[in-house]
Amino acid sequence: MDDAALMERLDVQAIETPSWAFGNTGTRFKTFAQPGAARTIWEKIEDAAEVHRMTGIAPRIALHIPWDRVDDPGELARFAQARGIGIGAINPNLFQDDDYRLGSLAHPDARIREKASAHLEDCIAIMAATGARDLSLWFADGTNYPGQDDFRARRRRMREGLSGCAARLPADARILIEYKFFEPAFYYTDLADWGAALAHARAIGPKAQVLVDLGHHAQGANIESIVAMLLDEGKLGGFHFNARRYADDDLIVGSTNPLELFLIYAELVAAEVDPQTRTCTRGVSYMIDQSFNIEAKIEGMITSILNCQEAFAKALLIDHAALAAAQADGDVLGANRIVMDAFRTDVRPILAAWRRQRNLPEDPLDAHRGGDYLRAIRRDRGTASAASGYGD
Ligand code: LRH
Ligand code: MN
Repeated sequence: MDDAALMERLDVQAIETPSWAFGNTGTRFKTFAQPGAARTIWEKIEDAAEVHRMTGIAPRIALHIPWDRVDDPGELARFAQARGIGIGAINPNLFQDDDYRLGSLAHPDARIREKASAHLEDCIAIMAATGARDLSLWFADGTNYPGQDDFRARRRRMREGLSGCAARLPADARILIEYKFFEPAFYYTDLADWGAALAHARAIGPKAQVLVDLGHHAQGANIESIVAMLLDEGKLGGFHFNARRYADDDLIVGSTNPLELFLIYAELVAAEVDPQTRTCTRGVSYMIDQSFNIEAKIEGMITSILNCQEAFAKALLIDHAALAAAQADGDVLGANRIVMDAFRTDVRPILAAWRRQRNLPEDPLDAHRGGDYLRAIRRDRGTASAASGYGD
């Protein structure tokens, strides 16, 4: 692919930033309060706008409810628009209310399931008010001991709840079903893997797709192959990008796994070329889901976005015709080298040129560090209380 064609493809990249990563967040051991960290959803939207100003490819912010609840959600969308960004996925929260101790949609008690469904309906109203099209669903639902509950009964409750939710969506909206193999449940998780999520998404129909969070797999899982499979099924709806070494570490995407991130983008680029999977690929939502426990929040977000841009640019360099020929010939290392050559290509000069041509700072991180915005928020915001990441 020549430089001009590559630059054109780079223009379509759009990555959503998560509101919850701009505030002070931490681990169960400590949340370190950082000077200038966002304290309210309004300040989080302003920080997301700064990331978009610096990178040009972060045009939306995802919300988490109730952490980001306001009286008039429409005002949030107008506030964001005035700063050059939009509202992305709406994330309900069915894991922080005492009533959800034994689950939410999979809870044995129908009254609790109804309460959970009412929250989802509430979030659907926020989607309508903000123009969001993705309802991004993660459930902490599961059990901690054998015999605690019946697997098939829980699965049927989850199916009923998800189907009911999908049926209430606005016309062009969809649910993204996020799976996670454990935590906070430590024996059984209702949506533990791609298979559990895919079975529900298939049964529910076109308004339900699967979301892949890179931190939600067992050690050794080949995530790029899961991505290829979900694309081939027409059921890949989105990503929560991050990196991990041990469990759901929520580190900066591409920091521990640059090759994995590249190989995921390689599957997306190949699926875009293939008419059979092109439509699904073009509907994929790219979202960051991380928490910056010790690093500066906006710098961490800019770094995450740039890592995704670099991985995408490298994946666009794969010579698909040569690769297909080598694969057909059974040329194991020949095929591997074609892919690894793209990975080993330094794309930073062409990315700098792409930014120059679009009046973006050539080095977004440096520009932010030396910029007026950072100076102003440090001056004006002081140091927020520790847990400002999770809502006011
Ligand atoms: C669960 C999860 C989910 C979010 C939360 C902040 O681990 O990945 O996507 O709701 O993190
Ligand atoms: Mn996630």
